[in-house]
Amino acid sequence: MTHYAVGDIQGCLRPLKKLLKQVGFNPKKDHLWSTGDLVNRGPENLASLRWFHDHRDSVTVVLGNHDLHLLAIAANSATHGRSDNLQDILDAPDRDTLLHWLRHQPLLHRGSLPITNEQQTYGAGILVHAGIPPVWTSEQAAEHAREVETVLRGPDYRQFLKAMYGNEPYVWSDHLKGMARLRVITNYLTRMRYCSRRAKLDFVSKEATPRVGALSGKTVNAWFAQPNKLEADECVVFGHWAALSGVTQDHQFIGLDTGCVWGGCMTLMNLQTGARHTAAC
Ligand SMILES: [Mn+2]
Repeated sequence: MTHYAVGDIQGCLRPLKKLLKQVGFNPKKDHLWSTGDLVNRGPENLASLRWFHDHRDSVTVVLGNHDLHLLAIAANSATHGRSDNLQDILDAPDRDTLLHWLRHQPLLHRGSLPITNEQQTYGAGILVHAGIPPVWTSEQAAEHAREVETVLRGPDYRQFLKAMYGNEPYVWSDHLKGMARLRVITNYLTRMRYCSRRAKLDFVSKEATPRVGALSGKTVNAWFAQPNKLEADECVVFGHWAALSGVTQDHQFIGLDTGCVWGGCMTLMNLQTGARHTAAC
């Protein structure tokens, strides 16, 4: 049994299939972690979502911002943006089955298998779409992810999917309640790139270096480069940030979004050996 992880799919099913064939992935015994954003912008959104649903017993998926956006559109809680191309999913005869499954996926997953990255072995792996704010332990991150998951799986999910949009509050506080609390949790786990030491979110900077003055003069850094509360034995596998090209300069953080849908490539990693495989999009 081999464990693999793959970066953002965004409807690019062909490179995923190519990579899985290349490594001899066997869904009967191997397992695949996906950093989420299964759909949107790419050529085969419906087929990608179906592939993950068909292989649901062999995959672990965490929700990304595009997956949540799809759920929101389907629930009439949001409208299509200019570059969204999700209509084939919304028109599909099996849409309810697919969307029900998607809505029940977690925002964060903690695994118990050791992970090796660049010859360094970690006792536990954490899978998340964007990242974990530096002010949370992994236990706290998992608890807060569960708060959102509970609402997504409950009767008020449409209300949440409407209220999740927006950048405020832009920093965590234990005292936050209701939708404001769920929004900042969701933004940390599915949209974060840069933040301050105290986890104030910079939503403007998206490149490999932050935009000057983006957070009213506050110094920001990549979330994973801030002093954090994770255990030294925990390794975080994430996607979302194509401009990093998979480089974090820190073995504890494995960035797998290499911008397939933007003309880059898709990255598949063997979590036991650390070997990375790429396919052009
Ligand atoms: Mn994303």
